[in-house]
Amino acid sequence: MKEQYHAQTIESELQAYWQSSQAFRCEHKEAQEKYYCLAMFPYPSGQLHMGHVRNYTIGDVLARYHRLQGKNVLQPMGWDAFGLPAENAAIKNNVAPAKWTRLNIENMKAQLQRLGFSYDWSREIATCEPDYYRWEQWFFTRLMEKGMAYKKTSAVNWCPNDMTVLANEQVVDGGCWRCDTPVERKEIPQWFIRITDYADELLSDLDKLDDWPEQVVTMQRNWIGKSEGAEISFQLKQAVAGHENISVFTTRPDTLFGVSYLGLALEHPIALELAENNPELADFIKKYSNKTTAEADIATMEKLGMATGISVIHPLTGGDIPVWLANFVLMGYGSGAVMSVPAHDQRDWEFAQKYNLPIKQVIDCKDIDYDLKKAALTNKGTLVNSDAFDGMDFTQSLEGIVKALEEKKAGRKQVNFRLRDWGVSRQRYWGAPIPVINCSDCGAVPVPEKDLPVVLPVDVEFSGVASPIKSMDSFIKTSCPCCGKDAERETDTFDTFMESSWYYARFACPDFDKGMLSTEADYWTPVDHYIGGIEHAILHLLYARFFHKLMRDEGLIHSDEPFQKLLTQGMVLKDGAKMSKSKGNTIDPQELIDRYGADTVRLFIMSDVPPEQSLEWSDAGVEGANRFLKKFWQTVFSFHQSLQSNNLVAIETENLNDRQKSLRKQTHASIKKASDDIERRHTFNTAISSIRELVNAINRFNIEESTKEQDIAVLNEAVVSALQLMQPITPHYSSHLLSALNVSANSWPVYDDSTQTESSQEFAVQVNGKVRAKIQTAIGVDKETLEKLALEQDNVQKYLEGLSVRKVIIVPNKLVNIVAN
Ligand code: ANZ
Ligand code: ZN
Repeated sequence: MKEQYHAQTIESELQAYWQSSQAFRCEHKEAQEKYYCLAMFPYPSGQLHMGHVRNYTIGDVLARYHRLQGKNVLQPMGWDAFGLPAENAAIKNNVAPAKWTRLNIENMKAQLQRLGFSYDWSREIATCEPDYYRWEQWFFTRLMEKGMAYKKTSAVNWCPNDMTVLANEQVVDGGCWRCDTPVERKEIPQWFIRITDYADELLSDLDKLDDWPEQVVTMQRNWIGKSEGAEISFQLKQAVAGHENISVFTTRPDTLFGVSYLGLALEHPIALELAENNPELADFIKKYSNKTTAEADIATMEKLGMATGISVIHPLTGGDIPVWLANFVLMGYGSGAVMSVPAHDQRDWEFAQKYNLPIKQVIDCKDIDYDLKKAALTNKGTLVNSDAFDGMDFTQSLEGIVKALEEKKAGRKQVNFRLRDWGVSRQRYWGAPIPVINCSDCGAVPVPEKDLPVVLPVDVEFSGVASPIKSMDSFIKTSCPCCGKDAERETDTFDTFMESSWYYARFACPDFDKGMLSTEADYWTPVDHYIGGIEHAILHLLYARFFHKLMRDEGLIHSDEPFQKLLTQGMVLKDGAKMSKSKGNTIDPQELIDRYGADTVRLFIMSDVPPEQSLEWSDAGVEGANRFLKKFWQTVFSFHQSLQSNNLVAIETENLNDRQKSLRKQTHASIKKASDDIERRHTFNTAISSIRELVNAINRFNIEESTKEQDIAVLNEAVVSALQLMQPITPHYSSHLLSALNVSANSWPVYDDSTQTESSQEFAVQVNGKVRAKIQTAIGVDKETLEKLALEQDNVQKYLEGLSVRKVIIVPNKLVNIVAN
C-alpha cells in the first residue's frame, strides 16, 4: 500500500470498477430479505448542491449498511425531469428544454457517480421520457373512465408573467413565488383527480405510519383537515333566483342561538345573483374577490363586508337574520357561507365590531377569564340564552340541536375536509401531455391505449413564454377516437407532482413495457426507507400516498402505503442562512470533491449533527474530516508494515493483558454503538464519533516487543473493525485499506459482548448525598462486603463522626449512599 492518502486515485479506480462490474445492480431474490432505500430524486438543474449531497449521502450510508448486513438492497436513482426551470432556461438561453434537461442529467449523473453512491444505474428513470410518462397517461385515462378524473372550470391563481397556474403555496404575499408579479384569479377549465374520495383513508392510514416523523404526520393530518360538525340550512325570507335556502357548514352547532348574521363568500352564487341588480354589491365583489385564499393571509387580513339587504329565518327561533357579504368566507370550503356567531368566533367578532352587528353570548365558561367587549370567547362551555338547551355542554347540545334541526329538515351532521381535489392541469409546455382529445360532439375523450403515449414534441421554439404546443397544429389537430370527426388535442400538461407520485414503484420495473407496473412492484415496495427534504412533507408525500392507493385499487399493487420509514433531512446552512443560489452563499460540492475527494465530503456531511437537524457549513469541519482520514491512513500504513514482518495469530481471549483487553473493549463498544446508531437511531454523527474514539484508541496503542503477537492480533481486530464500520460512510477509503490488509471488503464486524465485562468496578460513596470516597471492588461483590468497605474509608469515617448510620442505599454498579444523622 501507498504511504500517502491519494483520494483521487483510489476513488477513480474503485468507481471505474463499480461501474464496469455493475456492482450495485440488484434483482429479485426470494430467499433474501429485501431493503429498498430511496432518496427523493432530484430535479435536473445541472449541478448538485450541498442539500443533494447530504440527502444522497444519507441514503447511500443506509443502503451500504444494509447491504453489509446481507440484505438484497435496491437503491435506484432517476430524474424528476419535467418542470418550469427547463422552460425558463429555454426561453432565456434559446435551447430546447429536452436538450437542456438531457445535458443537465449527464452532468449531475457524473457528479453522483463521482461521489461513489451505490446506485443500480440500470434502473435509471427520467420522467420526461415517453416510456415513463406513457403509463401515467394510461393511468389517467383509467381514472377518467372510473370517474376519478374530471374536468371543471375553476378559479386559479394565475401569474400573468409566467402564464401559469400557481398552487396556493406558490403565492407569496399575493405575488408569484418566482417572479413576484401580483397574482390574479382566473377561471379556466381544468382536470382534477378526486383525492377527496380518499380523504378518510389518507387520514386514517396515517396511524399506520409509525416510522414517520410525528411532525410530518401532523402536517398531513392538518392538510387533510377533517372537521366534524353540521350542515345547517337557513330559509331565505324571499327566494333569490330559485334559491330558497342558504346552507352553512359549522363545527359549532352549539352556538346556533348566537347567530347574528350569515356571511357569504363573494363568489357565492347568491351573492353573484344579487350583484346583477345591485351595482354597489357588484363593485364590492369586483374589488375584493381577486384576493388570495392562503389561510394565513385570511386570518390576519382586514375583515370587510357589505349588507346584501336580504335576510334568512333562524331555523329554531324563527328570528330574522341579515345576510352579509364577507371577504373572510372562502367559496372553496364547506358551502361558501357561514353562520356568524360574533360572541364565539374571533373573525365574526371583528366583523361585528366593525359593522355594529349584535354580539350575543350563548356559551359560558366558568374557568376562563373573558370579556366579550375585548374578544370572542372561543372555548367550548355551557350553553346559555339557548332556550331548551341551556345548561347543556357541547356534546349534549350537539346531539340535541342536530336532532331539532333534523325534525325541521333544516340540518344534519356533516363531516368536512379541508383537502380539495387535486388540480393536475398546467398550461405550460415542459410536462407530460394530458391524454385527452376534445371533440365538439363527444366532449373530452381519453386517448385510447393503442395511441399512447401522446408524445410531447421536443423540437420546439419559443416565442415568449406561451407553450409552443398551444399553437402547434401538427400536435393539436387530430380526429376523435369515438366518432372520427376532426378534433383537437388537449394542450395542457400534467402537474409534475404526477410523475413523482409513482416513480418509486416504477423503479421496481423501469423497463416493463406491458403495463405500468409488473409484479416486481409488489416485491420491492413499500420503500423501506425514504429520505428527503421536509419541504415535501405535505404535497409530494400526500400525492404519492394517494397514487399508491389508486394503483392498489386498479390492482397494480397490493399494499396500502408506499413508504415504510421516512427520514426528513435538515437544511444545509451557511452562517445560519439556508444555502441557496439566490443568497449567493453556496458551496460548490464539485470543488470540494476535486480538492479533498468524495470520502472527505461524505464524512464531513454526516459528522456534525443528526440528519434531521440543520447542518451548519464549516470549512474547518471539512478540513478536519480530511485530516482524520489522512492521519488514520498513516496509522494503517505503519500497522501494515508491522504485519509484513510478523505473523498474524488468533486472539487468545483468555490470556490478554489489561492493555489488550482495553483495546478490545473499545473495539467492540464501537461496533455496538456504530451499528445501533446507523441502523436504529440514524444518528450517523454519533456513529462517527464512536468510530473516532476507536481510532484514537488505536493511535494510542503501541506494539510492545514482549507481547508482540497478541498486540498485533488485537490491533488488527481494531483496525479492521474501524475500517469496516467506516465502509458505508467512506466506502472508497475503507475498501482500499481493507483489501491492503487482505480483508475482503463487504463484511461487517461482529460484536462480542464478553469484551465488555470488567474485572473490577468502581463505586462512589456518599454521605448524606455528598460524594466522600471512591472504592474499587470485584465484580459481583455482595452487599455486606460493599457496605463494610464503604464505611471503612477514612474520609467516610471523618464525615460520619458524631453521627449514627440510619440507612445504606446501594445503586448497583454505581453508588453507595450512607444516610446518617
Ligand atoms: C359557526 C361558528 C361558531 C363557527 C363558532 C366557529 C366558531 P374548520 O374547523 O376549519 O372546519 N366556516 C365554515 N365555512 C367556511 C368558509 N367557507 N369560509 C370561512 N369560514 C368558514 O372551521 C369550520 C368553521 O369555519 C365553521 O364553524 C364556520 O364558522 C367557519 F363559535 O360556524 B363556524
Ligand atoms: Zn367525437
